[in-house]
Amino acid sequence: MKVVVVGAGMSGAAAAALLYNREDLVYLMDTKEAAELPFVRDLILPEEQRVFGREMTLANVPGGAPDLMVLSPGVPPKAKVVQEALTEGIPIWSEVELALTGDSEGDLGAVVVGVTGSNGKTTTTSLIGVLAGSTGKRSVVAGNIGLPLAGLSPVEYDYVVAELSSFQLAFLDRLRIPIAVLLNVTPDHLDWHGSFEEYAEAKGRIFRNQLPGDLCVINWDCPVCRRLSEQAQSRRVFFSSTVLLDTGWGLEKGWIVRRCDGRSQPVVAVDELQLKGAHNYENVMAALAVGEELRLSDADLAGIVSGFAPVRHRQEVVGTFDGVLFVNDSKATNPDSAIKALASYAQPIVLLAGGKNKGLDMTQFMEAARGCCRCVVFYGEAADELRSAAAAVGIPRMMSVGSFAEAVKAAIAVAEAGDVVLLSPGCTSWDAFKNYEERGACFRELVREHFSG
Ligand code: UMA
Ligand code: ADP
Repeated sequence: MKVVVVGAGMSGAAAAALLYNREDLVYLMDTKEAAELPFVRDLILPEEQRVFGREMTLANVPGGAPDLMVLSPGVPPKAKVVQEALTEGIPIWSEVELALTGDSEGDLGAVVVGVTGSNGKTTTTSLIGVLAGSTGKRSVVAGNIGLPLAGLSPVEYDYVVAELSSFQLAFLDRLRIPIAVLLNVTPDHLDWHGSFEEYAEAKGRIFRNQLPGDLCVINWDCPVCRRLSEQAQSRRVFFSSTVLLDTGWGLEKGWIVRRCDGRSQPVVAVDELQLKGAHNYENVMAALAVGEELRLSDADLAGIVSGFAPVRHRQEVVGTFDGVLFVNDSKATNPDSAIKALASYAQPIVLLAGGKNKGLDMTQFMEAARGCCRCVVFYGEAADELRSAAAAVGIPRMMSVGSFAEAVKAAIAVAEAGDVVLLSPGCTSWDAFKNYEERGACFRELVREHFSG
């Protein structure tokens, strides 16, 4: 087969290597020059099959149209080369589809557990990874979490726990995901998808090829998730942090309970969990539903979820200084995740909000901040937009500063003993940092530096 892999980041490079090793004729393209593409440095691929530093168009592929196009997640459908393939009827697969399709009989060897949602994917995927690992079977965690699925050899595993983004799901075609989790669908990445409907449709593809014996785990409290799950052929298990379902997972008297025909079986007390807040209890319930499917006992489930600490940059406690708790939630890059963080604390909050907006409406975020914040500090590219949204909803105390460092300083100055200083920006970090990890690390350092001096 002649295959064009579009985008030479970590997924594209892994996909090209996989295809090359399968002896397909593969071309890898990227608008960046080779020197700007770290993941192709060690890639075994002949020079003439590397189409770098040029416009991404089929005209730049030697020898005419390919039989298949494999897309990196970062390349949006509106990209010229994708539009060309759609017009010419060339099949397009996401890198995930290529990675998990299996051999010619479609046999993959491993059971895929796919986790998607607008927020909570990494937390839930990581937790399910620990549960899967505890079964004693061979398991791996990969996907959007930072390890391309195309770089794995699935036959070496019993379970592949895959974090799946909407970008990866949008071009899913035949792939079956036997255990699928949909955590929530709230506005995100609308610049890539074009509309909320397209975005939600991509998320729903996780159920697309499920069979009746398969399992899907769905958030009952999210109407979009419920609607999307109607297309699933599989067994549906719901969880809810707001209502007690007749059957499913829920919260009752401070416990996470399994509900079966109206009866509750307590599994773990929320006080035992290190993951805090209703949104995190939802993540835990989703993971428990998968753990039950993997045949883990309730005692094992309770022990593992209690021992699981928040992943870095997700409501990560930096420390308590002068009686003020500092929390790094740099991964809150959309309003809904930040709203959830705001709801997790009983004490007054000094919120750091800002960065680069992905084209999302900030009104609800500011409405949530109004009731629980001592002060909101705006910084970065989105500061003015956030300030207008805050003014419109009547936030009593706020300030705008230019840089991130100034914002941290201002928050420290305004916080009182007993408060939380919360970095939950609701925007990406790309106006001033390489990624959210760098922003979170910077926050941590600035806070520690301030109090060590
Ligand atoms: N490119 C072009 N022209 C374009 C668009 C892109 O040439 O018009 C090129 C870029 O120069 C780049 C490549 O295409 O070299 C695209 O790479 P990529 O953005 O797909 O990045 P990868 O390195 O392959 O990383 C991807 C995911 N990135 C994105 O979805 C943007 C990683 O998720 C993921 O961990 C990795 O695959 C392994 O599966 C990152 C992410 O931000 C962390 N995800 C989003 C999120 O979590 O919100 C969805
Ligand atoms: P993702 O991988 O989907 O971005 P993460 O687990 O990395 O999810 O969490 C991202 C952000 O969303 C963090 O700020 C975290 O506190 C928040 N969050 C985690 N779980 C949920 C959830 N179920 N609903 C809403 N927000 C959540």
